[in-house]
Amino acid sequence: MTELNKIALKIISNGKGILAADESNGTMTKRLEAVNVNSTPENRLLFREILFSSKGMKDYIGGVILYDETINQTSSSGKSIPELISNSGAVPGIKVDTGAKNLANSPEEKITEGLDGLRDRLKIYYDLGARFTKWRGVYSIGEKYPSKLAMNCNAHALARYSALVQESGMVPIVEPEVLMDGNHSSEVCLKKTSEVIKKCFEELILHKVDLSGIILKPNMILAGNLSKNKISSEEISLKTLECLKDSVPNEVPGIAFLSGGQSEIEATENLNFINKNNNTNFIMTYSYGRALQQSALKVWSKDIKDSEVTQNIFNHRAEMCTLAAQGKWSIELENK
Ligand code: 5MM
Repeated sequence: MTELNKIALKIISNGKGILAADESNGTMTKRLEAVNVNSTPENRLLFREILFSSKGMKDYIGGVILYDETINQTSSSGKSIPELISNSGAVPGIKVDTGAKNLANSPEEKITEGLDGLRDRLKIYYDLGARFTKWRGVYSIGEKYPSKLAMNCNAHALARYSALVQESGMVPIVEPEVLMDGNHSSEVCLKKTSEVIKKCFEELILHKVDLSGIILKPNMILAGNLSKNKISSEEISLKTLECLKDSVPNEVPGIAFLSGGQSEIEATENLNFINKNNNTNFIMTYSYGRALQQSALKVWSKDIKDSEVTQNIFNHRAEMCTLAAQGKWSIELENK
């Protein structure tokens, strides 16, 4: 077992999942302003520190993805944020892409940037305590999309990123997110997501990335958010498993889904069905941002100094997601 494989397994084994707290300042500002909290560095840290010091971290969270601002902040106890996370038993991680920009010659599509100077930035993050990283490619579904161009260049960037990250001793999370925006059917989502993921692995293999030392972070297979033909959790799980079985090489140790705009309960229930029906060797867990934080953020905004209620909500959410990552979740447990 390689060191990278050990790190990957530490993050995702035994029902543990990933807390994606890597919202860039732009996104975090939107989230905070939506609940009438000022988006200052202090408030961003306050909310995140409340989550990172909650009891649920120890039992349910295997890794936390941070944003550059947060990994450089100090907690109220004087510990660095990566130290606070490591002390709970979770692995600190860092988002290293610098965001999705318009793709030249296909401006309705995106290409994720951040490769320039990445090798040097990775050294700094490693010294700060990070042991895994994240890079997100974004793809939309449309009649002509995702185009071959968008699929090729995002896969190329994900592969170059992964090779550099492994060279620096960290585990890359490879996140090709096919957005749920649109009125497409689940069949179309299945077809396009499979193409996107296959292209990613073609490039990862070309770039000699050690597949046993990565974590894949894909979307689930859903009908578009504007589609009238929504499918059940059972069908979502079967289509998602079909897609991954067909497009992910066996060496990959695990898959940690993004929630992508699903509600907290939808993201939990769908993950639960995926695990109940899991006919693959992959560990199937979560790497949720919104589906772990939404309710906690709402409650916190009512009194930002009161950490206890916020932590209770977060602990419950993380516990439910961890049950789902083992196929043991139920609506009764959810409402208990
Ligand atoms: C936490 O949100 C991340 C967004 O970052 P940007 O601010 O750079 O857009 C995002 O990449 C996230 O890690 C994944 O999409 C998973 O989050 P959700 O909310 O989809 O589970």
